[in-house]
Amino acid sequence: MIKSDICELLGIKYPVFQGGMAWIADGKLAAAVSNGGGLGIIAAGNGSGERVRNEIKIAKSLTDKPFGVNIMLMSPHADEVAEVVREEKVAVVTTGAGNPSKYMQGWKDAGIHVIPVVPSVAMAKIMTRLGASALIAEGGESGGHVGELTTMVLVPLVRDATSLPVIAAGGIADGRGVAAAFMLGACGVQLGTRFLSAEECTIHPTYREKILKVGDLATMVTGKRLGHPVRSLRTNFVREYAKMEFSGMSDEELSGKAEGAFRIAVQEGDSEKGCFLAGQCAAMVKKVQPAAEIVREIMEEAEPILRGASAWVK
Ligand code: TUI
Repeated sequence: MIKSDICELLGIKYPVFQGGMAWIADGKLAAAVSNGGGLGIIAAGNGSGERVRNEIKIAKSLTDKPFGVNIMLMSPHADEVAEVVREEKVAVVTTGAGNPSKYMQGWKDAGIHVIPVVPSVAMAKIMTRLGASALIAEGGESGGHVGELTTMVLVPLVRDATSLPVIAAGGIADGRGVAAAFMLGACGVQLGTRFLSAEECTIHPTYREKILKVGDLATMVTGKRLGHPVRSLRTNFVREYAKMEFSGMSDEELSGKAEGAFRIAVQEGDSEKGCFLAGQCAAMVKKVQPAAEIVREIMEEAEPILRGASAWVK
């Protein structure tokens, strides 16, 4: 059994977080992961405070284990959601797509563990100084909003920049990734794409089929021109969007082209209009199974790998 500091800190059995995937990670998925011994996370995405409160209530009704809420800091509702998580006293808040400095003290005062995603050493240092409980070092292999650095480079750099527990994310889909993350200095992992195939994950059947079918070169990053790079499956919509990025189209018109595309992928499964966020490790996702089984399976796979690592040393 692999145990680490993060298990003790948060009161979880396995050091596995489920990533906060916008429009996807709801109270039902989060509860299933938490019941499986990991840390389930509700994604606030662009949702309103009341919408997030409702998902928190659903999760509370389905589990008595700790779970988290991910706050997407570019959301117009971020202030409102920041208040809701305080009122609901969720155990953990993770943040993404921005700097959560202005909320940190308020969350800490409410007894919430704040665990920000940091895409750089500079952000890791700021979050350490402001009293984060741990950091998520998310490399650019991940799906959704991505930073510049890969997991392989970011995790050891963040490890060296902080004394806090580091959770590795980006490109991890099985026990080999878990073992590698620990070797890089992480004491936990966060997986998003692998949970897209969880039985409790509510996405359009077409989305799930795509994830189960795709190969190694299936994803690409778009959105750099507007400063919000996202990794997603290379669908017709995304190919067309990539062409428009290099056209003479104005920034305003370009940003309108992507409006609603994440929601359309999740709820309508439409490849012509939807943007199917996914990490590079989508190619490693091969079966539908309960969330709890995913958590247990990856940790059981990691165990013999970590034990066997000493065989390399002669
Ligand atoms: O946040 C994510 N992944 C996401 S968010 C999302 S929804 C979205 N909507 C509109 C545009 C873009 C995304 C889909 N996927 N992952 C965590 C993450 N955070 N990756 C990178 C960052 C990040 C980037 C910059 C964190 C902090 C940061 O700070 C910049 C600064 O200094 O403010």
